[in-house]
Amino acid sequence: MTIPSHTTVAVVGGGPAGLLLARLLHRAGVDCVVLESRDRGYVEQRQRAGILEQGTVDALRDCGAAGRLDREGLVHDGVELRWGRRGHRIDFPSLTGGRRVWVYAQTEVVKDLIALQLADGAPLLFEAEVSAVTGADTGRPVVHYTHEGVARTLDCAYVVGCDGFHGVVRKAIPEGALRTCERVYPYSWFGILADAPPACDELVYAHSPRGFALHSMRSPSVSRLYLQVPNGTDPAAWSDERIWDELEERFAVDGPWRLNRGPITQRAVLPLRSHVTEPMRWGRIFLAGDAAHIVPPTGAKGLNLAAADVVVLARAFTDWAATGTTAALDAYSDTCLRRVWRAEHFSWFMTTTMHTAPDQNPFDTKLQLAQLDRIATSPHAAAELAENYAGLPVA
Ligand code: RFL
Ligand code: PHB
Repeated sequence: MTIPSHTTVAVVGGGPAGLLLARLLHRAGVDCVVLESRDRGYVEQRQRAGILEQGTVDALRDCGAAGRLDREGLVHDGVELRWGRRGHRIDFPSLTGGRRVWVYAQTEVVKDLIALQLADGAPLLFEAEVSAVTGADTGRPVVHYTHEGVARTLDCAYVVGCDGFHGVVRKAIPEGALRTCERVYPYSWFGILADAPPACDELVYAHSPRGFALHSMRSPSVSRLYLQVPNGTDPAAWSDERIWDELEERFAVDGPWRLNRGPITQRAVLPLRSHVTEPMRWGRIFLAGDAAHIVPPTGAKGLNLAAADVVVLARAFTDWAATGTTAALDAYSDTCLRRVWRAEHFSWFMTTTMHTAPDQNPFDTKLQLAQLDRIATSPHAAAELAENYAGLPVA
């Protein structure tokens, strides 16, 4: 492949945000180049999100990237909330006017988008690590990167930072130009992948006196499970038996329900954080996905927010390329931030309602249980949860 030295839109990061943006731009005839610091195998195997909202699935379908998702994705019409040894199901279609979610792993979305991009898309360079962006306050920004040991530059009209929470593009913006808001939670998630058939047809979010647990899945034979653990927990310090026993306790109900155990194939601990950078644009730099905002995973919103950002941004670039008008680009940050803050609130609400804080007192617990009871008994409260979980339409 010849390495391009100029393009219209330089996309930094080949995660879901960068890859979907590149696909949408390519379909709209807008030139772009994607620079990804890691190798293809690493990006395709990184275990992360599992739930796609209706709007994300619609976006993937619209750009021809949903063939395998439509064949292999598991459609879910609800989730179970479990507390006090009983379960309560939230039905999405009846509460949201027909919206639903798909269980289809982020790894698979990324594989599908990479395959399309390499087959007929814009240039996508792996092992291309961006070190700096200069000239973003001029008409011609320059992206500086190293590819296979060679220092290179990419001239462009716009740069989009899709380079995740630890990315470099946000750091190219002067500190005084951005505001950040953040909350760090006093607990983490211990996530495992296991060769065991899921013990449920839909996801189970469990509040228990021993802390939160989530039962998710990747396929009819692979389970994905999470346990709330203290920050700083070493995943290697837990035996497989201890993990399964703890999950069993937290999911326990009155009745015959049992978890299916099996070999644990992956394990990791991740801290929970909420973070928003505003505005999501400075000069000729735009931020999208985790580069601009992080949510705790309890609401399954991170990947979906990343997808919604780039749908809005791709439309704005398409408008600008067709007409020369920057109105939609100028509105990008405000348009996205409304949805981002809604998702921040929902993710915080799900997290603080379902987890047990280290300093939690009985009053706090009673408030959580009163809120869960409200969701179980009021269609309005259930609809509020269902609308947020299944996802609001993309602006
Ligand atoms: P990513 O996926 O972090 O991709 C950023 C990419 O940028 C590259 N990069 C660079 N490339 C070039 N030069 C540099 N200097 C670079 N620095 C970084 C990185 O290698 C990487 O490939 O961000 P993106 O695209 O914004 O996507 C965001 C999502 O990955 C994230 O929000 C979700 O995974 C969050 N999340 C979930 N979201 C959901 O919507 N539903 C879920 O069910 C859900 N579950 C989860 C999650 C995240 C988790 N973890 C591990 C954080 C479950 C977990 C366990
Ligand atoms: C997952 O399947 O990895 C998953 C599902 C729902 C969440 C978070 C993660 O809220």
